[in-house]
Amino acid sequence: MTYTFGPKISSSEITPHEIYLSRRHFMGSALATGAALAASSALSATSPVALSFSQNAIPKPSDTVTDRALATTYNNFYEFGTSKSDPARNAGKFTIKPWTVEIGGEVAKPKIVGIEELFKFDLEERIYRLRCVEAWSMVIPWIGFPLSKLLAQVEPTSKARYVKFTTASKPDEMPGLSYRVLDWPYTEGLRLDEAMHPLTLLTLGMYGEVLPNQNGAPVRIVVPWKYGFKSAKSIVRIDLVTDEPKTAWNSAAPNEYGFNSNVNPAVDHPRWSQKRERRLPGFFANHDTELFNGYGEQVASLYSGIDLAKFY
Ligand SMILES: Nc1nc2c(c(=O)[nH]1)N[C@H]1C(S)=C(S)[C@@H](COP(=O)(O)O)O[C@H]1N2
Ligand SMILES: [Mo]
Repeated sequence: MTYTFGPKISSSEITPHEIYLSRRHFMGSALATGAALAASSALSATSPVALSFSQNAIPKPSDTVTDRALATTYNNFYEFGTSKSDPARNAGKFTIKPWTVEIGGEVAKPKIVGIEELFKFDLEERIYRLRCVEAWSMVIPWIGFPLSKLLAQVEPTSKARYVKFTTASKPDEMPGLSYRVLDWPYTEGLRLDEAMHPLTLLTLGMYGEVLPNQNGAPVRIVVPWKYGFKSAKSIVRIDLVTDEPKTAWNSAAPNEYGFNSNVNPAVDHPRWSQKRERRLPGFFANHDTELFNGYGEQVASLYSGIDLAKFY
């Protein structure tokens, strides 16, 4: 599979020391996991395609970046099965070309965007923690651009208060769809101000390459201060809406998965504590969970005056 990319000029002539170090780290882990990489690309119809991207000023966690081999084999993508190893095993035949994302609802200029058009935006690398609601976490170098840049193009009307994401549903290629564990297609949503926040990343790649199918190819969202399930994979529709949209996990178990789902060590899941987390590849809880996953300085103001224990 090939995408065509326009020429890109790296915005970072000066590479800060920490970025340099983390780049060294990738190079090291890429070498160490070369065998696993070859194995996973043999499994996948998508061969790794390198992306051009720039660095940016978004703060990075100081934590070590998770090995690519782990981040691409320990996944949640229920359309391909409910066990963590199912997506890598079953997503190889998922066809992602052609691919379009339809943007509509409360917008002045609805449009259907071809995936190639998304790859023409200025791509940036963002190293974010991904904190799953099941209390494990990883640190992943994503590549994408702020969702706000795409939403600005369609001109949300004054009635637009939420953004709803609808993801792919291809029964012939997604064995998990035959099990009614969730209401398919998988949907997610954000308030408009959350969707417009500069940390919210429309994501096309990771570890310097296009997304592997199991991580949500060809386009997913990543919302780093919220539990992982808010980061919908393989998006086909984006609707600007007036009322809070129904979302897959919130519909399945509203008392367990709130619409907001901000990472919060003080609000336990009804069946387990959220105080600590298991940074993979560890087996036991080895990190304290941070409010807003450590991004409080950037996002806390979005929730001033809101009781986060009630609106979890
Ligand atoms: N379409 C879709 N998107 C999804 C999911 C899913 O089952 N289907 N799982 C979510 C959950 S629960 C998590 S934790 C993250 C996992 O992303 P990763 O596998 O890239 O780490 O994807 C989220 N996006
Ligand atoms: Mo998750």
